[in-house]
Order: sequence, then C-alpha cells, then structure tokens
Amino acid sequence: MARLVIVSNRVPIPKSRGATAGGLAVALRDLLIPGSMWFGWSGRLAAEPAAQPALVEARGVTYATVDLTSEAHRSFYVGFANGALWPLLHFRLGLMQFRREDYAGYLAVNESFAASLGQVVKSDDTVWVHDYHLIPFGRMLRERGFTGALGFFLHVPFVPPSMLEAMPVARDLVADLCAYDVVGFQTEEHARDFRDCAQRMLGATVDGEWIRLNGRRMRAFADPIGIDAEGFARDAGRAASDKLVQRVAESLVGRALIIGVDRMDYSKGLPQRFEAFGRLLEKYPEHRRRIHFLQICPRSREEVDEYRKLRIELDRLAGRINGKFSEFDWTPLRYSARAAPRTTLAGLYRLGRIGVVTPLRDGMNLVAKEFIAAQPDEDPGVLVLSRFAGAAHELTEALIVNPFDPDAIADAMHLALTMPAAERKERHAALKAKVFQTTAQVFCQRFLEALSARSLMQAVA
Ligand code: GDG
Repeated sequence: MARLVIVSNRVPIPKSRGATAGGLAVALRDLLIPGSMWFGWSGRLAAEPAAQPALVEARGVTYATVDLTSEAHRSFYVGFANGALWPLLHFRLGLMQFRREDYAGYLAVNESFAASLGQVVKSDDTVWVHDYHLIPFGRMLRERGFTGALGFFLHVPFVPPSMLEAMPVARDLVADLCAYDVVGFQTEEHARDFRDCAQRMLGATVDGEWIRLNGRRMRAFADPIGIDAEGFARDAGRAASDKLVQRVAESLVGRALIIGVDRMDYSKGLPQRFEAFGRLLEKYPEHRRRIHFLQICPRSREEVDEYRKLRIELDRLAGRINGKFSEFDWTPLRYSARAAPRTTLAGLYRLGRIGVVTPLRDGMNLVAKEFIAAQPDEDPGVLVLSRFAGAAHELTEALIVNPFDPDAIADAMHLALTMPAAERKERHAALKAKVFQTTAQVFCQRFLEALSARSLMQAVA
C-alpha cells in the first residue's frame, strides 16, 4: 500500500507547544497510522531556514517540518493567505487586500515547501494537501517529478466565478487546483462553483464531477468533513467530573446555558450573534435572569488587523449588553478569549440548552457537529445554525437562521428556549444519526478512495 503523506500549513506534532485547536488535526487523527508522514511549517521563524525538513518521529508517524523567515511568513501567511484568500473565499471582497508582493511570497513559500518535500517523498507515495495556504503546492511538486497520487482538500468555502474574478490571479489559482488528481470541497455548492470557474476562466470541459483540461482529467467533488462522533460523545459524558465544567454548572444556578464556541474570526458572525442575544433579552423579557450566554472564542491570527478590530468590537458589544441588562446577581453574557481544554469543551456543550453557530460563511463548521454529539439523548439541547455554514446542508433539523439578521437569531433562540421536550428529542435524534454517519473517518475514507481511483480515471480520460 502507498505511504500517505499529509501536507498542511501547520503540523500538529503531538504534545508540541502551540498545537492547533483547529479542526484539521482532529479530523485527520485516524489517518496517522505508523509509517505515514505529515509535512508542513514548523510554526518557527528562522533567519536562514534549512532546505532539508527536520524529522521527528511520534507513535510511528514522521513529522517533517520546515521553518520560515519572518518576511516569508508575513507575505505568505499574513499577506496573501489570510489577508487576501481567506476574505475572498468567505465572500468578504471588501476585506480582501491583494498585493503582488504578497502573492510572490506565497508562491515562493509553496516552491520552497515543494522543494523540501521533494527531498523526502517517494514516487509511489500518496500526497494529500490541505487548505488554501497550499494551492500551488501540487503543481510545484509535480514539476519536481513526483508521479504518485496527488489530492487537495479545501476546508473553507469556494466562491462563484463572478466573485473569484475579483482576485487578480484567479486564473492561476484555478489552474493550480486543476493540477491535482482530486480536489475535495465541503459541499456540492462549493464543488460546483469551482467547476464553473474552471469552465469559465480556463475553458475546461466539465462532465459531472470531472474536469477535462489540456488532455488531463481530474475530479472535483464534495466530501463533507465530520468528527469522531463516538469519541466526542464519550468525552462529553465523562466531562461531568471535570472541575471547570462543574464550576460552570454551579455558576448557572439552574439558568439555561446558551453556548457559542468559535475561533475569534470575522467569518464567525460574532458581533451579529452578540446583537441577537441583546435582541432576545429586549424582545422576550421573560428570559431575563433565566439564561446565560457563554461565548468561548480563542484569539486567532492577531497579526492581521481585522482580527484586532474584531476583538475591540466584541469587547464593546459585550460591555453594552451587560451594562444594559445586568442585575446585581446576574450577568447575562460571559465571553472568554482563552481556549478551553477539549474535554472541558465537550462537557460545556453538554450543559448547553442552545448551541449557537451563526457564521456568516463557513466551509463546514465542526462546532455544530460537536454540539450535537455532546448532547444527552434524554434531554438534548437545540442547535441554532447559520444557513451559510456547510453543516447546514446536512443538519437540516437544526433551527436554520440567516446570520445577518440578529432578530431572526433572537427569534430562533426564543423558539429553542420554549421548545417542548418531545420536539427537542425528535430533532436531536435525526441530527445525531447524521453526525454519527458522516464522521471524520468516513470523510478520510471517501477522499482516499477517490484518490486511489485516479489511475482508473486517467485511463479513461
Ligand atoms: C476550518 C474551516 C471547517 C474552538 N475553540 C476551542 C477549540 N475549538 C475547536 C472546535 C472545533 C475547531 O476548533 C474549530 O473548527 P471549525 O470547523 O468550527 O472552524 P475553523 O477553525 O474555522 O476550521 C471550517 C474546518 O476547518 C474543518 O474542515 O469546518 O469551515 O474554517 O473542533 O472544537 N478547541 C479547544 N478549545 C477551544 O477553546 N480545545
């Protein structure tokens, strides 16, 4: 069997400091069987990074990492990936800051990564590249002679041609994605938008999930990511004994908990969500003193200006809502910019009467799935979910809202708080079945099967 090499911007070496709280490490955990490799940035900056990757072995898996100079990190990560691509792919054209020199830095880092992996990859390896930081990586690895199976999964949304065209280097990005054998997206909508871009911008021929370009055939398909539902449900059950979970439970003194968990990111709709909570207290005063809203939002990408502005905005909104509604013995909204340990998080979801997941745009949103997995069957909470999260394509029994409409979110919260137990259980049973069906394992299997079928695909091309 071919060795699997995973490539991503950050490499979550087990027990290393700064290992990411993001969805990727969790989703791919099952793939890391002994013998596999994970390649990417070490998270360190160096004046003169070595060309050879540093190799660390943990539980039979080789972690191969390279350092970046601070200038490369600025243009590649802060500039192009997070200053231009992230806003564009989240439909925020107004926030896109395109600079030629950042794009040049992005290409240069991808080149140096490809050169570095090129030194340790074997020709029959299967290489699976992750996310928007590394779009040109596959083409560059091929140019270095790599002949094995080459796949790419985009964790974030994709946009229709009319929007992608605003990006000055859109054609290059689409062509680079076409250089992979298989490209996976979170939803059919994103996959279709990509195929439309290939057709319109490059003149490719599209036939179902297949794209034919310059005599090659590749596949662009939807493969929704999932979680380790069983493991997460188990953690949530056990977390009843977690000290922090117990302290939060006690602090509620019988009040219903509304919980939100998101990286502090402008795509997550946090200001609108805070507004919505204020509207809920305004429009439905019967809930005052009876509920608590806890928002956990670990700081993220503070090098990017927009993220610092978001922090200030949230502080302001939280202050305003608490200033307006607090009583001597009740603070309606608590928000913390610190990350919680994973088990604690599972236990907190389980305490939630409402899980509020209202991104303005999101590839999937794993928090929605985690909240469902963590609920007790006998008395489950209700998920309020944005229609613009990839998860909304599957989790249709949630209360689906438009995240740009704080009043609609407030109404959904009210509906959730007053929903009869029988309806809560019915919705939960349907949602749970889905979350336990489309797991992280199923996601990985589907992708790797598509990738291993590529020789067959090319034969018929
Ligand atoms: C990208 C895409 C896509 C959050 N706070 C804490 C914490 N988390 C964990 C959550 C969840 C993960 O981080 C966040 O995943 P999401 O899917 O919600 O969002 P992104 O980080 O934006 O992830 C997204 C995902 O990739 C996977 O493909 O769904 O659309 O944007 O697992 O639980 N974990 C801990 N403490 C926290 O405070 N331990």
